[in-house]
Amino acid sequence: MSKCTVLALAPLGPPEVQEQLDSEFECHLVGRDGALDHLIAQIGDRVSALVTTGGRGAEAEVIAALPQLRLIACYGVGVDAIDFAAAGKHGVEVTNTPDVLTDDVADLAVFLLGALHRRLVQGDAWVRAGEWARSGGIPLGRSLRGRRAGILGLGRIGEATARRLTAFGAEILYYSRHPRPASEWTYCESPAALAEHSDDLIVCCRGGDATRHLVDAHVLQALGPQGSLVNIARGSVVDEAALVAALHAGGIAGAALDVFENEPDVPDSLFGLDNVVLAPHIGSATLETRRAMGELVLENLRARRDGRSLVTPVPQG
Ligand code: 8YV
Repeated sequence: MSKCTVLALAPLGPPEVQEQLDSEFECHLVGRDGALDHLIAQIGDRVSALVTTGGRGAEAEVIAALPQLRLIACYGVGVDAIDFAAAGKHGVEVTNTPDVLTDDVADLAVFLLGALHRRLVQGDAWVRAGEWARSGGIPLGRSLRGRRAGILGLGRIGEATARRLTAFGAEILYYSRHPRPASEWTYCESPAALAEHSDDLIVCCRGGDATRHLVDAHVLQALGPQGSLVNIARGSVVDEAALVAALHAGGIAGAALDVFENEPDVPDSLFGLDNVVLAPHIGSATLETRRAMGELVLENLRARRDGRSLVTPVPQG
């Protein structure tokens, strides 16, 4: 029996997971096997599944160019880069990789916050440059204990982040589309109200049109000169130009960012600021989590191939 044809926009997890994909399916990997346009022209008429990532999604033109496409399997939890209208129109289902990455992404939110407030990046550079011996210590940092952490988006990752910060002695406030009356945490009725009452605003919500620039100049102003921003969600949620302006003007105290509006391009005006910590979108980037994400994608591909129910379908509409 011939194998199902899969078009993958990026490699799946660590090499052994990609090897599994290559052995069970006829996988064509963009980059390794050619450019996207070239692969679509060569094998587009027999592709039944497309593997996307959080950042590299499925646009309407790509979906339309794959007439046999039945599944878009996203190697990531965020599906904002997938054109759901086009997928629905062509009868294509979508899966993602929820849960398996929650802990690592929430860990990174806390690590970024800690790195920012304890000046870890500055300290590292200081030691390497020999300044510790030459000039003494670095300026004092801030304790996480007692800070008010505002969680923007209390989904799986937001909640896991809140739990971790509770253990660090922070007070938790949140804004979410659906308030949780039973929660022990304090609900704020808008992103601006959350920012106003928080020392740290931590962006954990999903990306896409509904949350685009939810953190704008007004929200940053509400966060204020003593407040800091952490973003482990999507660059699109924050108005990056407003953020850069606020950081340069002292409108907020600092920022720790794992995601950006035009990844992998990062505004170089951030590079000279020592109140900023920058990471290259590594929230889920551990061997363990990327392996689990890759295996979940494989499980969904197998389920579609074998006519079973999808493991982690994303509801459409
Ligand atoms: C990944 C992500 O970086 O899960 C998401 O939505 O953005 C990340 O986990 C990405 O999908 C893997 O390239």
